Amino acid sequence: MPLLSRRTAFCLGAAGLAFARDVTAQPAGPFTLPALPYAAGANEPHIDARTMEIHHDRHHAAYVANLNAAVTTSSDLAAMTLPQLLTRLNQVPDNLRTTIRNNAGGHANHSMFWQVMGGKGGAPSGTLAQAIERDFGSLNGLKQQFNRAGAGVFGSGWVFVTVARDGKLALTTRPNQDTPLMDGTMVLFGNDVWEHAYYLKYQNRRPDYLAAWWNVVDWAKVAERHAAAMDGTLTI
Ligand code: MN3
Repeated sequence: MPLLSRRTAFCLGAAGLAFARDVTAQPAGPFTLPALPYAAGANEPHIDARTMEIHHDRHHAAYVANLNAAVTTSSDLAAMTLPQLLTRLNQVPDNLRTTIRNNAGGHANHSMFWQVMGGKGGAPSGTLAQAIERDFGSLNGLKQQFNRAGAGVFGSGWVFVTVARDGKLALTTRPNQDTPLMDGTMVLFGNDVWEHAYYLKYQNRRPDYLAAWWNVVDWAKVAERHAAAMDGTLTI
């Protein structure tokens, strides 16, 4: 037992050192559903608590469960982190590629999505505000372009603001649960325009949902992500 204890301590110590050196270190699967970082009603009245509960507890949970079922079929897949799965889909066996694309994408997209909400809207400040003015003209310019792009997604998908290592921002959309992370591009924030994100409150009025969503954005969190992107530590 003393030997086992020493070896365990060594392993824990080594893992701790590795983590301290590489803040981008990510765990391999099985993946876990992150808890909502606020109460389900925190985004009321713009996003109702019931929608948040169903969205997080059922939809996101299902992406995680389906992803874990797929990656545990192969020791190679089971050893991969979420960013690795997203950027190496071409290495995934044909029979699992679509499942992993949809569910790894869904897990990454929603993990980002919960983070950037729970705020009170308003406006960003500092470096992020400057980047928005530089790349979109103004915050209102960003909102208009973002809402127009989100309204134009046919069927289910996402609208994203991506961020380059130099802090430059760009607008893009993806179908289904695809993410710019699949192309090696970092996501600053994004909005889910699947009907499950808004149908209970807004029914078919996606533009109303897109407009209201800005009231719950946590700009301090988005600013943290912008800084992390420029530090090279933003992963999901
Ligand atoms: Mn969703």
